[in-house]
Amino acid sequence: METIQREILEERLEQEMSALAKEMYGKTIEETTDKELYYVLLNLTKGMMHATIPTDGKKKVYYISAEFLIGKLLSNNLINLGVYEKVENILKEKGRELSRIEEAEPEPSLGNGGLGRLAACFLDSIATLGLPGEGIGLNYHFGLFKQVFRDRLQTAEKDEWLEKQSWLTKTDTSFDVYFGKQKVTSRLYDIDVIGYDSGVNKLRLFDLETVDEDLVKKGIQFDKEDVEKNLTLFLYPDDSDEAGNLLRIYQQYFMVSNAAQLILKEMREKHYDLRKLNEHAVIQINDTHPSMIIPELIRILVEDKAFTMDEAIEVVSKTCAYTNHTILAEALEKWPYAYLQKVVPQLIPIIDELDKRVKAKYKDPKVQIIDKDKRVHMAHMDIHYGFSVNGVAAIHTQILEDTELHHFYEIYPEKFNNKTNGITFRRWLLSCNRELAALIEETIGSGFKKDADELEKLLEYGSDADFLNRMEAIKMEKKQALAAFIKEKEGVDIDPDSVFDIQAKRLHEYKRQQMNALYIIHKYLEIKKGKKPSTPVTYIFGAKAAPAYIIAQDIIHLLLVLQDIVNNDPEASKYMKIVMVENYNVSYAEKLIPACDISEQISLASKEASGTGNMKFMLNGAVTLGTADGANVEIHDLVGDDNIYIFGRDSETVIDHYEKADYVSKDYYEKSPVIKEAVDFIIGKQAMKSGHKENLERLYKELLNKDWFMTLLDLEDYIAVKDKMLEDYRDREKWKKMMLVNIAKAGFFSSDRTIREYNRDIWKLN
Ligand code: 26V
Repeated sequence: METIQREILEERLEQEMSALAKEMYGKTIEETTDKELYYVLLNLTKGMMHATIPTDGKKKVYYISAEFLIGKLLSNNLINLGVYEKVENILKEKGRELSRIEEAEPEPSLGNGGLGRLAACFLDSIATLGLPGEGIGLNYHFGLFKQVFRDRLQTAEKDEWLEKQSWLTKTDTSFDVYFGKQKVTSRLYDIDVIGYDSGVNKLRLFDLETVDEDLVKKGIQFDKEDVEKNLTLFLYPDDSDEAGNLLRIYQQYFMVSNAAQLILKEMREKHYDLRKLNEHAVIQINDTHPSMIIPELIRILVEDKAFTMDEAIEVVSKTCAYTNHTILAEALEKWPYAYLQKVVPQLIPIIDELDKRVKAKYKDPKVQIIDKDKRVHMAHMDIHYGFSVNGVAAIHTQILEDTELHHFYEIYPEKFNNKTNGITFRRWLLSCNRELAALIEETIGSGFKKDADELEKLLEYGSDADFLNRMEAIKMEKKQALAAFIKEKEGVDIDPDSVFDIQAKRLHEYKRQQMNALYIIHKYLEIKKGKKPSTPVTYIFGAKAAPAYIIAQDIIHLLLVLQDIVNNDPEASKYMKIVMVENYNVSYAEKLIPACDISEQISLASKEASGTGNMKFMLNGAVTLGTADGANVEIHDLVGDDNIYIFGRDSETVIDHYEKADYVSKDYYEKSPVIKEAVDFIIGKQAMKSGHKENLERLYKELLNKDWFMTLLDLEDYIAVKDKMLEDYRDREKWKKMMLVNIAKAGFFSSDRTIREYNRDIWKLN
């Protein structure tokens, strides 16, 4: 099929499809099963992408990332190829429905959350803008775990997303990777990334030739020491013990050693002068997971390419750029020197040299690479030996400059820059909300698909009753579809006429799902005391907790306990329902987001670097209930006070509390009867009857005695503002206008804008 031109393929879609079905299964399209038809479309689409001209240029960006949360690809690839409707219609004539076929595709689970999804959105935008660039990462066989609820507790199972036929194409490329004297061999798999109405780029995922899936026993347990067999089995294995941490270092080095070899191979093939590496390659280091690319490249240039240490350091420093995605201390990698000695002894002399040069120049202990406890600060290495450091939202970059990385900012102010995150509108509007996209296109034309700022043209329709009503009807349609899906998947009945209040994101104390839970308890208790809410609300959660993160698991338990108590209460369930959906992932997000009324973005101010779910919800006409954190701040600036609900203490107040260590959660508990009553409910009779004493008591004590992420600090304000918001929801004219403004102002958050900025300020590709 490769030899056929794309135009010809497009014209002959129906014939090609039928021929493939015949060839693969000896069936007509009509006769194939959904799964078979999915494979037919997979092969057809791969052929079309293969026949598309690859983007090329004299300089290329390598986006190295431990995560690429790409989601299902069929629908998006068809959209970007411009043939979605054509394929849909061909199938319709044969009595088949494309949206059903899409369900047969397994979702690759190659990421945890925001960081990995951002990388996937970026690939879409890099390809769409026609920039030469590729992603480099790992092909985890089971990816992130699959979440299964048992007895109202999260359990983790392996997620077998890989099938024999998939978007991956096995290549001839294979490298040797050394952990000291131990050698393993890699294999490169490529996934084509097709731009919207544009060329094709690649995501390059490395796998281990000797990986052994049978190593996995119960759940997600496996022998962590057997590197030759386990290296690419899972994403981020449990890092709560030494073996897990060592495995992460093995994975990271495997990733960057392959990346370095791949980049140098391309340089050689194109006859580029390695001494001008930075004129042909720019390496974006996505958080610190790929940071070892710096010493690895230096090592290769010195050992194999006859560079002096000075020369190698100089050219690598001009090639690498670092993005910071969090200020959470526990997520900033600081590897024990001894671990690195064990896994990658060959990098130790290089890291020592890099450290020695810093120590010679700067006395400040805060900027050292190796600290007094012999820990290697990966971010510090990136900042000293990279040319760019960026945060992912305005407030986040500000906090990096002013506090977290202030000492570095004083040394290298010119390296710091902000790149507010973005999302690809192809997936998060055109694909997941085809109805809304069609209405927008009918109203303002199709220009917004390539230039998201054109969405602002919608502002003219703020008084157009017809437009507003159709927009509202689409929201209702999406809520009905979600209700049906939730009924099928979770077995819970929810009412599309109720407000859909959604918090969907990783489970973490800083994101404060527990604060939302306390609000729900408060509402429940009000109803039981006879205070009936005027607006029924469905509270929907989606979240996975890291298997080693105990309190996060307890919060999931509490949510499932509340779901049980409230939904089974004949009185309360008339006014409120709770659904914690199982195994929240990209595909689930694509169903939740278009159906949302209230977007919960309630992190403790200063802690959520950016958030990107907030942008997806806004784009689909949800109104944000949020703190002044991450990109919420920029959403607020764009839509104005009247179209967002902001509550809680600001980041300065919060940072001040941390500095003075003067936040005492118990004070808030004792001061406020409302808070006390809600917190006490966690260990009350009803909760204990439905849940487990151990989990609930632990969570209760945590909130009362520690509450590191200050849940109780903002609870009363949260209750007041959320109540006001629900009141406003009843004013349909007002609400519809808010929806419109949110959609119209979302253009800024297109990842096309973000990528243009990366290219303008950092990558400088043609
Ligand atoms: C990683 C880890 C790993 C070890 C255990 C605890 C822990 C806690 C947090 C993290 C976060 C890793 C970085 C990350 O995912 N950051 C997210 O990046 C998104 C894209 O820039 C951004 O929108 C989110 O606000 C930010 O949390």
